[in-house]
This record gives sequence, C-alpha cells and structure tokens, in this order.
Amino acid sequence: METGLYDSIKTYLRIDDEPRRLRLGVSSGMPTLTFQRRCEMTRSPAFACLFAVWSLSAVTAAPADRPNIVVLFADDMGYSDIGCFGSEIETPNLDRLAANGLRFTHFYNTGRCCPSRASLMTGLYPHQADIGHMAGDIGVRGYRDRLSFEAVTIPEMLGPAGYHTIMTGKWHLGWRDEGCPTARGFDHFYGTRGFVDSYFTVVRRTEVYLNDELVLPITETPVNHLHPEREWYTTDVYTDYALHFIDQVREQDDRPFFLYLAYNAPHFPLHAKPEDVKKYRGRYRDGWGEFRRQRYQKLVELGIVNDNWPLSPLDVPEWDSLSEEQRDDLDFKMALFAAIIDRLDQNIGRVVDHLEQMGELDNTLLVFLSDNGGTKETGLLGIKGETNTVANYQEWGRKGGWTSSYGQGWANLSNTPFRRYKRENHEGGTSAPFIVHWPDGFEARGELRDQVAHLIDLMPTFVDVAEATYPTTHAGHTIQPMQGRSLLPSFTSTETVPRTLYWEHEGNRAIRDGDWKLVGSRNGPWELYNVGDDRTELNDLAGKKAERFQEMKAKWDAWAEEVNVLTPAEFDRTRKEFDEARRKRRSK
Ligand SMILES: [Ca+2]
Repeated sequence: METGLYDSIKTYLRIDDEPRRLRLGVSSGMPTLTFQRRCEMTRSPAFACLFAVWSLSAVTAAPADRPNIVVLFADDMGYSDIGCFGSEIETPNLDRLAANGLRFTHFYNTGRCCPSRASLMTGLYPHQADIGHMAGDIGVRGYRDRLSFEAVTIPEMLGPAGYHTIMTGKWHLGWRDEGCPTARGFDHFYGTRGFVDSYFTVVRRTEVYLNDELVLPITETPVNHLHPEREWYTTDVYTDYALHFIDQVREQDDRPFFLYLAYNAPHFPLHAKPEDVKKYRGRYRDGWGEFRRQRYQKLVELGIVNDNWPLSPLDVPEWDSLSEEQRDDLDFKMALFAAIIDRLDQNIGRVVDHLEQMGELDNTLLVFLSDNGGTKETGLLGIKGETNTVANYQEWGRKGGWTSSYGQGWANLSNTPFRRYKRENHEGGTSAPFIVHWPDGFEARGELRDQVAHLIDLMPTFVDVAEATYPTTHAGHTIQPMQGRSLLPSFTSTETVPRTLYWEHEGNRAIRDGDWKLVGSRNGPWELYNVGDDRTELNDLAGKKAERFQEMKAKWDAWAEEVNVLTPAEFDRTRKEFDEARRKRRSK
C-alpha cells in the first residue's frame, strides 16, 4: 500500500478516536437532541459533501441497565458445525456460551447470504426489504441493490433509543453510498459493503471501508491498521475493529451498544491459518458417512434432535467408492473448513473475554447464528477440486474468488441430520444453530428451547430488551410492520406457540404452519411434511393430505403476492429488460 494512504488512515484513526457525537442538553426522562459531525471526521470531499448537513435525531434518555446487544453472525455454516450442536470441530467458546445460555433447536434463516442479512437487519421478509434475491438491482420492488427505505434497520431503531451502533465484517446489503452501513444507521463500521471472497487479500467488490472511507482497495497485501504487525485475516481483523469500537464508545459514555459482527467465516474459499489446520489434518479420513452418523448420535444425546427423526440418507457417493488420493484430498479440504470454524470460535472467545474484562458480559444479550446451511454450490470435490489439490496447495491456499471449497459431501455433513443445502428451503438450507447468552436476562443455563423462531424475530426481541420504539415512519417513509415476534418470553419459558413462517428464493419455496411444512425446490413439485414427527423431511404426505396441501399452498400464494415474489421466469425476464435499458442509457 502507498505510504501516503497508510498515513492518512492512521491520522483518520486518531481523529476518529475523538468523540464522534456532541450531545446537547441531556435531561433525564426528556427527549434530547444530538447532532453528528461526521463531516469533520474525514478528509474525503465526497464524504464531507454527503454529510455536510448536520442530522438531528431525537434520543430518549433511558434506563442505564439496558443490555448491550451483540449479534455474532457466521456465513455458510451448517446446523451441526459447532460442538454444542453435535460437531467434532472444537468450539469451546461457543460451547461455553451455550452452557451458560440457551440453544434454540428450531431457528430458521432464509437459506442465503443477502436475504438472511436483510431479514435480520429489518425484521421483515427479504422481499419486503427489497432483497428477494441478492443485492443486485432489477428495478422492481422486492429486488433492489440496497435495503428498502420503507424498512428500518436495527441500528436505525436502536440509535434513537440511545444505543451506540457498531458493525464490522460483511454487509452485502448495498454497495452504493445510499445503501451502505453508515447510511443505514451504524455509527461505526469496518468491513466490506459487498461480499467477501478472500480471507487474506482484498479482491474486487470486497474493498474495505472504515466508516465511509475506503481504506483497503483491491490488494494482495492488506494491512491491519490497528495492528500492523499482525497478518490481515478477515476473522481476526473484524474482531480487532469490533473491540476497538467497543473501547471507543465506552471512553465516550456508559450508553449501551449494539454490535453486529458479521464474519465471512466459514464461507469458501478455504483460507485457513496453518496453526489451525494442523489440529484437523488427518482427522477426517473416516469420511462423511461416518461423521454424519457421529454427529447425528451426538445431536440425539444432546436432546437437540428427536430420535424419531431418522438421519436423512447420504446424498453423495459412499466414501469408500473414492480413490485413496481423493480421500486424502477431501480430508485436507475438511480440515481447512474445520480450521476456519476453529478460528471463528477463537475470535468469539476474544469478544467474550473483552466483555468480561469490561465487567459487561453479564448484561450483554449476545446471540450467535448462521445465515444459511452448508453449500453444494461447489460440486462433489469442491470448487476446482480436481485441479486444486493437496499437492499444489501453495498455489491456491490464499487465492481469492471462487477458488476452493469443501464440496457437497462435507456440506451434507454440515447440515446433519437434514436434507438439502444453502439456497434451498428444506431444513438443511434454512436451519441455523442459535445460541442466546445473557446471564442478567434469564436464569436458565444450558437449556434447550424448541420454539419455532426466525431471523425476523431479532428486531422485535431487540425492541423489547432495549425498551425502544419500532417506528411507523422513518426519514419521511412509511415503515412496514415487523413480521416476527419477540423471543423474550421464550428466554424464561419452554411454552411453544404455533406460528406460520414463509420462504422463497430463486423458486425454492416453503411455508411452515404449526408442525406442517410445505416445501418445494425450483422447478420441483411441492412436498408436504409433518416436521413435528418428521423434521428430516423423509415422508412426503403431499398425495395423502389434499385438503391441508391446498390450504397451505393458498396461504403461500397469498403471501408471495403480498410481498412481490417473482417466479424465476419473471425474475429472469425483468432482469434482462432492466439490464438492456441500463445499457441503452449508458450508450447514449
Ligand atoms: Ca451465506
């Protein structure tokens, strides 16, 4: 990196260490005013322009004992990939959180990166938040390249309630200034506005921002500006900045903070640190079938999976049918994947230790979850599995982009005991391990909760615990109502309440209504399961329960119309027309 840019970032960090907000006329119990002077914090003229108008926002003085809120988000990690959800991968820090908190066994995401992030952030279904597909614009409601302005984000809700708002990691909900994290409520941001396709380098569309300043353009040798002596590795550096921002806001005042730490781990490519890989190399030589059986057994013993739900059949060739060379290669790929999760857990340990040292761990509501299940986007042997092998690891081990992954067999293991994968709406695609830790908030320790829950529930939960108000209007827009329900009652009760949830992504679709689930894959027929009896979706009752089938399909159709779901054919046509129109405009 150029010395000039590095110096300016160091200066930027120093400037940023000063209080960012000036507070005016704080008086107990009365609304008060703050103004932000972000324009003074940057040397970028464009940025200065953008924030040249001081923004006024009402901040309600609130009780001092409201908890900090921390969301730890994993990417492309399956239901059973951590120890407290049945995995052989070592995750002592997450296991400790589970032992001192709760694990939800029926928590759902949307099955894909962008839609899950949109639902989490807004409390809406993805299409309502304009992220029905990925963060790419096709010019119609439901499918834009940034979050809807008829939605508020969690930080836009918590900021006016007096919370500091911090994000580090992968946003993937808008590249442009109007849709970026700082435009959508975050006071502090370090990370990428787009996706992340490399842990060691910065590739196209993964450029790194510190607040609104581009601090790491595309580069093979990114610098960790907080700790230049340490190697830049996403999982580590996202944590470094999260802790930095926490310290920064705590130097300012005692107000609670919201931290959204969106890790890219363990999403491919298989970028792992050598010291972590060492722990796992050679451990997976018994193959995916054996590890699926072991995880299933552990899930049953933990009480997470009911032994009335059989383990779904292996979805890939038997391990023994592979050549010795392939098995060795796949052992190595899974060791890399396990090492990435191990590193993720180590970093979660850093966050927990930091909160503990601050004396704030007990009054922090901390949740951990994943955005979608394990992925088979990668073929049986993983992306470029035939060419990127153990033998030439030095060539691809740090190469960005779609260069390596663990393959469908190990994804089948990640989603144990369920069927199907990321992008799909069967249980393997949409079931997340969900941990809640909040010692001051509830007395239960190490308990399980079987209530059906979804990403849309986080917004109402946080409204509840922050004693905040979910707005009906925001920045001149009417705001859509929250779609979920607060999880707060389930922290202290095992009582289950029937509910109805919906999914759609790329023609994959589902509705869960009580214990019944109607689900279909793109271009495939609807399947009907009683997931109370058969959560692994093995006994399709579509031909036997005609009335229930019709009733649920009608509900899904009505929902799809309400939230502007496009069929795959409509989506393709709309995108083509939009792209053509844009090309014409640009060529004029
Ligand atoms: Ca993902």
